[in-house]
Amino acid sequence: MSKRGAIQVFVFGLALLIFISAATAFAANLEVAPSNLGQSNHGVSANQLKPSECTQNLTNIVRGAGVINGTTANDLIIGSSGDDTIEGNDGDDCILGGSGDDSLFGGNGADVCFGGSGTDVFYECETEFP
Ligand SMILES: [Ca+2]
Ligand SMILES: [Ca+2]
Repeated sequence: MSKRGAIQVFVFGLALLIFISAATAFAANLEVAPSNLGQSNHGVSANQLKPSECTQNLTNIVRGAGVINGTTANDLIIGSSGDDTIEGNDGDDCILGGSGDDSLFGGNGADVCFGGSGTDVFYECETEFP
């Protein structure tokens, strides 16, 4: 191989290496940052969550632990696993005490109360599920 041919091979090889490294760097830049594209959030209404025994139209969800107060609306009230005191207040409420020793106060309206496990006390609940 002539000196000129060797130089041509060297230059071609060098150009090829530059091209490959540039292409690799370009490909590395094409990586897309993680996104939440595959995730979606769906709201759940009180009527979708309520037990079938609660036939009233519920418009509000209240949850908590300890002393829990419903609103004047028709509430789905969800107690905790501990001992809760739940007051439905006005409206036709669906009250779930959950486990624990709960005191369930339906208040005004046609209220459905579920005691759950534990020793539960019911006041002003038109329908009771101990
Ligand atoms: Ca209420
Ligand atoms: Ca409870």
